[in-house]
Amino acid sequence: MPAFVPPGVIGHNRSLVTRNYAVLPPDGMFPSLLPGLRDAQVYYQATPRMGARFVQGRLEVLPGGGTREPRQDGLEHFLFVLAGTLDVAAGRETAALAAGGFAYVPAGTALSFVNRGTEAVQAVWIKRRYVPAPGHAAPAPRFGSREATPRTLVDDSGRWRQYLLGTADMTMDFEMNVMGFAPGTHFHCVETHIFEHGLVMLEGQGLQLLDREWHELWTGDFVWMGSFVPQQFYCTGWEGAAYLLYKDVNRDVE
Ligand code: UGY
Ligand code: MN
Repeated sequence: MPAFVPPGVIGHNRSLVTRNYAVLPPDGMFPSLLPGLRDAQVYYQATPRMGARFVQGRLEVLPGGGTREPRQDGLEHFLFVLAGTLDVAAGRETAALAAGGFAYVPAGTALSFVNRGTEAVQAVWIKRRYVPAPGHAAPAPRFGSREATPRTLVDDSGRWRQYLLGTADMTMDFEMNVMGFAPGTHFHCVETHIFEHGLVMLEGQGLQLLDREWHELWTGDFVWMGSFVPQQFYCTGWEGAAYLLYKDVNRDVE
């Protein structure tokens, strides 16, 4: 008799890391414990170690856990709550963020968070070095929610967008957008652009083109797309799909 091999251990791995893109389903990810956090851990998904120019991870905060001290690392931060409720402070401003709630904390503003609830918090955590724009003031802290952000329909394509931090705002050096798809819909072209992406599947499923290959994506999956990776998304399944997308924008290159 051959030895029993549980499904998914050998031969069913969907994780893939290449020079300029990665597909990282949640299974198989390992958490990092950090000195600045108590009862919390981060599953890093995009970092400069793989070639990304930003850092993105899934933050897990147990009840009572959070930052040990207000964090002053000189970076700008974005938090988006996936489950549970997280109390976030950006300097003197605070908000209790339920699922779909988000916070933008500018560089130079102290960030702290704590889980005062009874269930574990899951959140998207992005951080990066802010690139100032000459002639533009630095952005202020922002809190909001997906629920309160209007949906912009893309013509009659069956697709829609939510610009969580606005769009074409030159004070900002990145956007966070929710891209939504009715079943069977897709972008009008294969995109190839300078912008980098961190993608988290929030709902549904689809097929993601990366360079020359299609990858099936399910809720909870993460994708890193470096600059100029040919990309397209095709919504499969019956329910429609949506993902949260980091996009670095509004800055020139040397
Ligand atoms: O705005 C974008 O770059 C977006 N359409 N890209 C993507 O969803 N992969
Ligand atoms: Mn794109």
